[in-house]
Amino acid sequence: MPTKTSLKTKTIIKSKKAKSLFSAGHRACAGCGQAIAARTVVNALGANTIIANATGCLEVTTTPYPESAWGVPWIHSLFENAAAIASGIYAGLKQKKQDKKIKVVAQGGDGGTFDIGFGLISGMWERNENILYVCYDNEAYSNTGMQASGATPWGSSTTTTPAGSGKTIDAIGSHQQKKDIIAIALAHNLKYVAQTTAGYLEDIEAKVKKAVETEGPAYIQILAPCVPGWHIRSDQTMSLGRLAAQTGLYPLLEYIDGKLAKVMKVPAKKIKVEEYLKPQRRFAHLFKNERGKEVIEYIQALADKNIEKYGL
Ligand SMILES: Cc1ncc(C[n+]2csc(CCOP(=O)(O)OP(=O)(O)O)c2C)c(N)n1
Ligand SMILES: [Mg+2]
Repeated sequence: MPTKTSLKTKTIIKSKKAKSLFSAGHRACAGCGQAIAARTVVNALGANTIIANATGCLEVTTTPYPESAWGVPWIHSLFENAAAIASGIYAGLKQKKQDKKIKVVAQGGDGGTFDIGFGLISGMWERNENILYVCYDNEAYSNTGMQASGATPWGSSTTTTPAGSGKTIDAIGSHQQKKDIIAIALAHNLKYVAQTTAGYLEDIEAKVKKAVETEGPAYIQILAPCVPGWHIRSDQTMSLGRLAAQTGLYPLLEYIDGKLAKVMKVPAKKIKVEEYLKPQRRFAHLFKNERGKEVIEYIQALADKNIEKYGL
């Protein structure tokens, strides 16, 4: 006999399912930052959308054959060519004079965006096509077992950069920084470039709507906390998404026509990066010795630099 609470929960899920273009029942981890962000993105886009999705956790968890969580036409590309597929869809819609009615979106993880698919994304941007690209940045190749990507931040332990190795504890200040794809997108003269996190769903929604209104290529990068990759609990993804922005490490930014148009200010009472790093086991080794302390100071300096650079 179900309790009163479970009946109520069932009703809520049913009514949400009716409205959402990203249905419940997908295979993502409970609390997955990427799934929460993707649901917000597609619901902000609306039904007149076609999505090309790179290989990665989002694709694997939402489309186990023969099921799909997507309420819009959705195509799985290869790992590297979501942008080229989106370009093809856009060309077809243009030919049919449907390109003003239907929004084309390409999306992928940080590996598919920062590293493997970047050449094709750059080509799509060069062609100045009216396509939105969304990157869900969980800061590793999560789907294949948390290998480091070009988006992995300083000090993070991954399966290819385990604690104590090059990208983590011994190499502060060397060449292995997180790539600044926002700067690279701006260098392509995109009409709209924004950064946000899965801790701010209203911000994701507003940015997607703004990107869709913009005629021309747009890029949105969303920090998506990953439960197994960051070694966190399911109920920590939202709060860590917020702390990433509030510490200045992953600021909320919006550029229109190459100009910084909007930022979210950090709280007047400074939140130290330790507050963000400590709950994540991928950074646990930094809290164990003097060398780790130095790395934390270095990460704090990166956050401080952002606060100054963007006037947060
Ligand atoms: C050309 C190519 N290289 C590697 C793979 C294996 N592969 C599939 S998904 C994936 C990781 C995806 O990482 P990311 O893009 O960051 O997405 P996430 O799973 O983290 O959401 C890898 C390495 C592949 N499918 N194709
Ligand atoms: Mg990833």
